[in-house]
Amino acid sequence: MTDRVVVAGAVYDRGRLLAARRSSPPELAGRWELPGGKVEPGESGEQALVRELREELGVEAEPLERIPGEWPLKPGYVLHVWTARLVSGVPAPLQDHDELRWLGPGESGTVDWLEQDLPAVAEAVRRQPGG
Ligand code: DCM
Repeated sequence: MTDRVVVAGAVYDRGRLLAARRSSPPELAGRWELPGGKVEPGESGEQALVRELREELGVEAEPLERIPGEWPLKPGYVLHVWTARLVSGVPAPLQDHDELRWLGPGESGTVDWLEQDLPAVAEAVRRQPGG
């Protein structure tokens, strides 16, 4: 069986990386992630990312490049991450999150990331403009 893909965005704006704190489900609530969600049938990863960031944060974002790699989430799910740039809008926690934070260079260790996001976050930080 192929794993279901979850896409997340390493969204950068003016040299800062966007982190989002989950409000659900209970076992993930309070932990921080790169925002995103499941790729739906017929969608590309990039399309899914654009849709998820629109739904969850109310912004238009442009995927830039896929960070090479694939990271396991819960059984049956893997995480793919794209770097992305904010095109318009101000991110707001509309769905699934209750707080957002822009992390400047050197600040990625200041939030409690979901364990499963840590390897992807490390890669995202390496690519952080000015980071
Ligand atoms: N998920 C994750 N890390 C991310 C994004 C999502 O571990 N950066 C997990 C949380 C859910 C699943 O993927 O178990 C689907 O995400 P969502 O509920 O946001 O669609």
